[in-house]
Amino acid sequence: MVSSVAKSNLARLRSFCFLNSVFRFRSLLRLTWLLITICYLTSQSLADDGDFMEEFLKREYSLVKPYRGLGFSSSSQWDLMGTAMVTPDHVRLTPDLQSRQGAVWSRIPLLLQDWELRVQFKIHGQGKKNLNGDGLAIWLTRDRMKNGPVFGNMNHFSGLGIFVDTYPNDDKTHDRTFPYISVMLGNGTLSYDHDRDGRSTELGGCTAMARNSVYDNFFLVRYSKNRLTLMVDIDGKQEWRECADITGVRLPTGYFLGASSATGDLSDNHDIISMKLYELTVERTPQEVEEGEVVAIPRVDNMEQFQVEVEEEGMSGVQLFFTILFTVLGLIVLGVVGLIVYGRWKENKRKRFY
Ligand SMILES: [Ca+2]
Repeated sequence: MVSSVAKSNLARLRSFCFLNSVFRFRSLLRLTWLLITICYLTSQSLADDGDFMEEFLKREYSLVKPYRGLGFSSSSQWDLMGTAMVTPDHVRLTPDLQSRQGAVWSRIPLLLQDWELRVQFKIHGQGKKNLNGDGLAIWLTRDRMKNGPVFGNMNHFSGLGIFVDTYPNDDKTHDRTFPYISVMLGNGTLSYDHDRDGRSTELGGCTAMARNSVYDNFFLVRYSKNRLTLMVDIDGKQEWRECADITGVRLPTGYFLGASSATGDLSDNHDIISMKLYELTVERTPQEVEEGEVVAIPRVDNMEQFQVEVEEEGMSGVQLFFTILFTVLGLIVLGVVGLIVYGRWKENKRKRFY
């Protein structure tokens, strides 16, 4: 009797131990799974951070106070043009006066593959909202020191343009609030449509209330591994807000940095306080190094995703007209020949019948 009670207790104890060990095993599994997840996430975030190991300010590509020699010394790395002038606090591209154009251009082609440009600027004037214009642009382009209709620079440019557009020319479209900051990649044939505020060629952008602001205004352009990121810091929070993020951007090296501005009937002071260029030290896998091709003309992979109108070397209007004409004529000839053949076949059939 005693021994059977002891046996049943022993069995209970065994089953308890078994359940306990199963429970522990499950807990252990859960813990292991949790640890693996944490390790994975940590390694991912470290890998993300590891993409940008270090950044170095490159003075030869930067425009910083006290703008030594700018505008008069041959040893300066920058040139002024148009109405641009240097003061101790800024480079004023245009004053708050009508029909002015001014620019500042780097003399040294940018040969870095991965870089970050931080721009501090100020746009201010007497005009009330929407009675001011036109804005300013930052450039990284093949050509430099050219006048033109795109914020004081040439149209059909080849390279990158970042526009701080302060005047809504396309006033029918109330889809955005101005000032509006946007990105365009020119391939030498694409045209910036001033009347539409460049909507048809815009790769990305955002509203940036940067005019007559009491805060310091900054934006940042980062280009690394064919990815272009635009961030703004304009509301005094001293933190970057994402404005545009474009992948598959192919930008040649050897282009020139610049800043330009234009006023028309409406005007503003357009000031550049600094343009600081940082070299990014980026790790590349051997495959990425192998894939690193030499880019001749700027382009974006999957252009359709941005609805960019690429002016391809396709058929001209005249070519298209003749193609359609000959196609229609060909079809008529075929139809006539078909009818003749059918008529003869019918006639032969009738002859045989008789
Ligand atoms: Ca505009």
